[in-house]
Order: sequence, then structure tokens, then C-alpha cells
Amino acid sequence: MNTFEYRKNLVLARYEELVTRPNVAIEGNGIYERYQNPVITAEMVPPTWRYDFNPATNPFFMERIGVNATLNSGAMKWNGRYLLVVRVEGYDRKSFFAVAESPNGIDNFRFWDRPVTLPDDIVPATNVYDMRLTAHEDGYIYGLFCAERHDDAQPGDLSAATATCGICRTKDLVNWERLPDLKTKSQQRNVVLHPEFVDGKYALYTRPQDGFIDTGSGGGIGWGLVDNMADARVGEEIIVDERKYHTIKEVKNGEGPHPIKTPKGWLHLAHGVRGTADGLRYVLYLYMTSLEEPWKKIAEPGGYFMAPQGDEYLGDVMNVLFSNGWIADEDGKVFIYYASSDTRMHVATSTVDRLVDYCMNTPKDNLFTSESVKTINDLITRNNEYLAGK
Ligand code: M1P
Repeated sequence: MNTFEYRKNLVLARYEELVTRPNVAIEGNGIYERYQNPVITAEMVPPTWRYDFNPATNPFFMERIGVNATLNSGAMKWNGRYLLVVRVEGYDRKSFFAVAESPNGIDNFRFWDRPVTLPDDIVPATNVYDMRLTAHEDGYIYGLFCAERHDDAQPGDLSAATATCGICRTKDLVNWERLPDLKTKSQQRNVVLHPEFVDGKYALYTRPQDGFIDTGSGGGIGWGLVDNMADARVGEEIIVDERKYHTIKEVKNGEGPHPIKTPKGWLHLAHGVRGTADGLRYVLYLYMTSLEEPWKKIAEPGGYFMAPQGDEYLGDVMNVLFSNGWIADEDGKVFIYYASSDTRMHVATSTVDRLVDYCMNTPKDNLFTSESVKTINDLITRNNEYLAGK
């Protein structure tokens, strides 16, 4: 067998093995279960996107277009299938979106035939990433994402960039209409569309930030109203979930996917960032807001919900968990899709009941060591009393 045939068979066999590999839950902490394998990795991007299959033009069956990472994916249930709009990043550092689907949400994810072709805004973005999907009650599926451009106000600095919220919408996840980028006072990343109208308006979770990386005076996860998504402008932003000194979200935070509606309130998934001697650490956390007033917090469990573990620490940007997609099934099962270290996608599963219980009954962060010890002592006292009375 010649090199071309040998390598082609090897690549196709490895691809098939990965996309059909069963996934198994690992018993966790009672709040959620992680799974043995990632759900999407760069090697699961179809070989026809990466290899030239013509022996005349690719005699060594070389990879012509490399994929660096498959990360931060929007998620939704669509015709009974679990869909991810994956951020696929090439070796050239450009990210694009591609839909992958699975019959059960935990394994057998396969990409659709082609990546998403996303029309440009008036000023084309150099890079786009981290789409949040919202099936809005207006009948459209919206995708809000970060559109990144060079900051031409700083011509001498090739790393100077701006982050803006890009907006597109679709009815079939194949044909996407691009709407003008969101207009706000500051730069924005991690903007998310609430699924329902609020006071007859579209509602956005925002993340005001002074610069491309630093949130600076931006106080945390914001909330703003928009009249029309085809000309989206946010005026006043109020802070829904603020950053705080010496917490998991001291440096910055950002809304994950849109919140899930539960009988007890809106359930939110977000990421929090703190600085360490080794750089930034990104963890996931939950909070809840009122059903009637989704901008008002009603539950705030202390600390993180999920942080990197084992191999999840390793990747392009170490010590990062990031999520912008989850799916709540009608039976209450929740699929949490998260990326580790900006490199690969994983799933964790739980239920709405368990996540609400976690939010309502996990002690708050009372912001001082002495308070944390008091909280532990309270639990020990209650346990001692209960166990002595048995
Ligand atoms: O590298 C970690 C994450 O950094 C950014 O998130 P944030 O704006 O909250 O700092 C994003 O670029 C995200 O894509 C990335 O995963």
C-alpha cells in the first residue's frame, strides 16, 4: 500500500474511532457528573476539512489545514438532537463556528457537512468566537458572539484589539442573517440574549469592559434593554452580578449561556476569573435571579461550581474552564457543555432540581476567613446535634 492510502486509512479509522467512542459518567460530588472523555476535540473535525483527498495533489496525505482547538460552544436542542455551535480555531489562530450534533448529548458528536458561513458586519471582524444561542420567543434563534478587530486607534501596537458583541440570527442553523453589532458605551465580550421579552423589550446580559482584556471599571455582569435587535443599542446598564475582592470573580466575570427558567427563578451559569502568580484562573459558578425581575439576584452560592481537574488544566490557555452552552431537557436533565483550557469540549450532567438545590442551600461567600470558619462550625454543630439525636 502506498503512503497516501496507508495514511488516509489511518486518519479515517482514528476519526471514526473518536466520533463513535462511548462516553461514561464519573460519579461526582452529588451536584453533577463529569464524563470520562471530552465530547469534541480538534481530531473530531472532519478529515475532509483538513486533508486534500486527491493523491495527485497530496501524495503524502499531509494535513493541509490544521485545527488547533475546539472550544467555547453554544448549545441547544434541535429536532430532538443535541447541538453545539462549536468555536473551531485553526492553526492560523482564526476561529469560526461549526455545528456538531449528537443523539444523546454525551457522545457521538459529528460535525455537519460544512462550517457556518457567517456574513460580515459593515466593518469585517478579524476574528469571531464564543457564540451564545438563544431561541427567543420572537421566533428567531439568535447567536451573540465576540467580534474582534484591531484597534486602529493604536496603530503601533499589533496586539491592540477591540471586542464588540456581534449578532446574527437564523431559523434553521444553516442560513445565518448578520445584524449590525451591538452599540454600547464600552467594549463588550460575553453578551447573552435573555430568551423572553422583558417589558416588551429584548434583554441582554452584558459585560462592560474598559479594554480588550481588562474589565477595569466594568463592575461585573450587566443588564440592559434593547428595542430592536436589528439596530441593537444598550443605553443604561445595571450590574446583576458584581465582582468582589478576594473571590473567584475578583478580576472579571461573564455570563455563560442564557439562564434556564425554573419554578424558583432563573438559573445562571457564569465564569469567574481571579489572578494568580501563574496567570488568570477561570472557574464556573452558578447564581439565580428572580423570575419576575431577572436582573435581581436571589441566590448566590459561595465559591466555584466547577474548576479544572486533571487533564483539564492542560491546553492552550492553562487553568481555564469556560462555558457558553447548556441544554435543559424536558425531564429536568441538564447537559453542561464546557471547554477546558481553551482546547477541547466536555460535558457534565445534572438536573434542574439538583442545581437549584445547590444554589439555594450552598452557603454564601461571606468575604472573610473568619466567616468561612463560622459557616463550617455551624454545619458541624448541626451535624453533631442531628447525629446525637439519631
Ligand atoms: O482564555 C480564557 C477566556 O478568555 C476570554 O474570556 P473573558 O473575556 O471573560 O476574559 C475569552 O476570550 C474566552 O474565549 C476565553 O476562553
